[in-house]
Amino acid sequence: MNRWLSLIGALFLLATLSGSGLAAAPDPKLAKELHVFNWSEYIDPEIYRDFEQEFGVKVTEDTFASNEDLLAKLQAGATGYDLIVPSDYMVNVMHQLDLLAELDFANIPNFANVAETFLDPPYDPGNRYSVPYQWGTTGIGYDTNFFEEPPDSLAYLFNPDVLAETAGRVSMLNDSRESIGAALKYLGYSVNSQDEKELEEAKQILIQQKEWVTAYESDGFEDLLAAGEVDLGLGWSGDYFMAAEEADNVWYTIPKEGGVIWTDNLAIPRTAPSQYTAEVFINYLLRPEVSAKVTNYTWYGSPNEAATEFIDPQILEEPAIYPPAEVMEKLEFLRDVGEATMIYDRMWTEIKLQ
Ligand code: N2P
Repeated sequence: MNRWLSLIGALFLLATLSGSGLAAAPDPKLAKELHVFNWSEYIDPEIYRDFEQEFGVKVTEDTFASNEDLLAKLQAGATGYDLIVPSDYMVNVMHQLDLLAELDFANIPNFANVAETFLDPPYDPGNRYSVPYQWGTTGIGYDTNFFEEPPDSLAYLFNPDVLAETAGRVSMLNDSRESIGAALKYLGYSVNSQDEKELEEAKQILIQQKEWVTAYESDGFEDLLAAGEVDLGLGWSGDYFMAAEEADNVWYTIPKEGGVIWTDNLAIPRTAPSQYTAEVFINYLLRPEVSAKVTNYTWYGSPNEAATEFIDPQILEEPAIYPPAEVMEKLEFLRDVGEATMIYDRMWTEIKLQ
């Protein structure tokens, strides 16, 4: 009888343990909550839930629409965020303004998974303040019902003759650096021009373009296209590809003149309530399967080399996501333009107010 009882007891214990997944003891250093400030639709929301399940940390997310927007919020004193996602040049700007915490890589061993090309970037030598998250390009999204051939030149966005001929309705990113950058590129200048004359020319191009622009939009530009409300637009590759999963009229092309390539990064504000928890989350995001899950959702490139084998082959084989070398050569990173930032900001307001 006793033997039966202990057998039943042992079975019961086994069932309880396997039911609980033999969860590791909770890490007492972890905060209960983590506040992420991210671009919209830039992570599979399941990842937040999986992290909460495994680590007992509830993740909440607010979103921003441009680097300038993110910077303005932090400068205005938003102090509740543990993790932010600035692009390359903005890491540099924020570091100079002393807004970023130095990362403790002892808590981020999965940093070893990052591909070499993304290490030690010019905007953050030695990766002291940032970990690459996703990378992509800025180009032209278009309605395949409207264009038989891909509108693969910036002339489709800016040349009044071409615009008059196609009568395309255009959306532009509500983003000073991106939209002014595209106009500069169209004129044959660098997207990082600090030359007042070149910038003034770009401004005139953008003002002239307004006749065809129906929206300055950075969050839902791909939905405008999917809904047939615009015929083409300047936007970020992955957002268009995500929309293309549902809407077969949507596609994306990199203009032949070239365009902007960017790396968005995970960084921790100096004012973060829980730096340690943010680092544990960064480390989690760098697990190969988790990084792949991000890319399989966002359709942006992953800087995580170890993630490659888990990424959908359709994404890896898409030349507008992983462009061939000759296209890569034409792409430019945005850089901190120093004092000229003021000119960009002022011009952007003037263009939109016109
Ligand atoms: C995600 C936007 C991508 C960020 N929706 C562009 N840097």
